[in-house]
Amino acid sequence: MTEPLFGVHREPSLLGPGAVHVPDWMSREQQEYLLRACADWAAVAAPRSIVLPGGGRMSVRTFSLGRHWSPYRYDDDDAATPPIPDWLVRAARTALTSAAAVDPRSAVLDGGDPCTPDAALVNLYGRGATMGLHQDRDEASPAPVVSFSLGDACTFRFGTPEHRGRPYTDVRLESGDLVVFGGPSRMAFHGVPKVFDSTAPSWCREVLGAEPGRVNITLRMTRPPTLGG
Ligand SMILES: O=C(O)CCC(=O)C(=O)O
Repeated sequence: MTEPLFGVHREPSLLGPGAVHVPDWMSREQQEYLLRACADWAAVAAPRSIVLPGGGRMSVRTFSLGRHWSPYRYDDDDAATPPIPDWLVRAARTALTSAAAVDPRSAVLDGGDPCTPDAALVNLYGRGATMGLHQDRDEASPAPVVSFSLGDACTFRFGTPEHRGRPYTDVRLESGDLVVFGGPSRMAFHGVPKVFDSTAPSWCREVLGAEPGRVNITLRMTRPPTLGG
């Protein structure tokens, strides 16, 4: 965790039952490491704006790790999808422990399986990019989603599992923040209605260039829980 010298101390908060926001979860060194990894992965995984079956094109550019996602399924057919490194799986497990300390419902895993994400989506938000409210429903496992934010700040909107409308909670996510949603909030609608351009910490530019934008990484377990596991 980073301690801002003169900044505002932000406390962990609940976005819903089993949905946790932990500000400043990553140190600057951890963020730099993750950003450099994202830049390396992007060089081979060719991020792209996904066209949804309804014809709309997402403004975010996305690539996958582990298993390849395309609307609305995961597959193992894309040779350009980099594997998920062990250190990132370990980071997801540590993140779940942090989230469980705030709300144990966030980290409930089916069948007691230790969290082993087999897919990650890396979203690159350039100027003006947003993500509409949606549910993460293409995973066959009820395991929580672990989300890391890097670069520019954004408004993250978190609703309920029932529908896209209100009530929802808006929270500002900064570089280094963690969000975990599981248990009763695993299927909650969520999205990113706004990214605050040029709010990334200045050192992000050393890794990502003049306009780093926002980078989000979500780790997911996509396969069904193993029987008796
Ligand atoms: O960018 C974010 O914080 C959210 C990403 C997201 O909702 C998703 O990948 O499904």
